[in-house]
Amino acid sequence: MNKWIFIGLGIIIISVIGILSLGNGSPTGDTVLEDSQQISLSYGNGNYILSENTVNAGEPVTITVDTNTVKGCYKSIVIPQLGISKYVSANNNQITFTPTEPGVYTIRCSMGMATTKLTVI
Ligand SMILES: [Cu+2]
Repeated sequence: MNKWIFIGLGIIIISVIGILSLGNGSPTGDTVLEDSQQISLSYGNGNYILSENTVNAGEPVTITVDTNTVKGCYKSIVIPQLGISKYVSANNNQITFTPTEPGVYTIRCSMGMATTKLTVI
């Protein structure tokens, strides 16, 4: 009798875990990365380099700036269409926003020396 209760409970627990992990769309259950679009911005060959060039509208985007390669005035980062302007430093190197409108957004240094595009779909 007790054996069947344990088996029954086991099936229910496994089912619940299965449904929850399906809902997450993540086999590891790590929801932090699922909820935020994490991309990095570095500098090379005279320009900014984004790790991803396309993000989804309506979902938060976090750009982490690699201050090992992004130096000097390149740390003054502007996204004019979003009204974002930030001077990053080693311990304050993230830019977070939620784009609502699909389109092509320019990311540039405040002087326009380095520039790259982020496409929102
Ligand atoms: Cu510049």
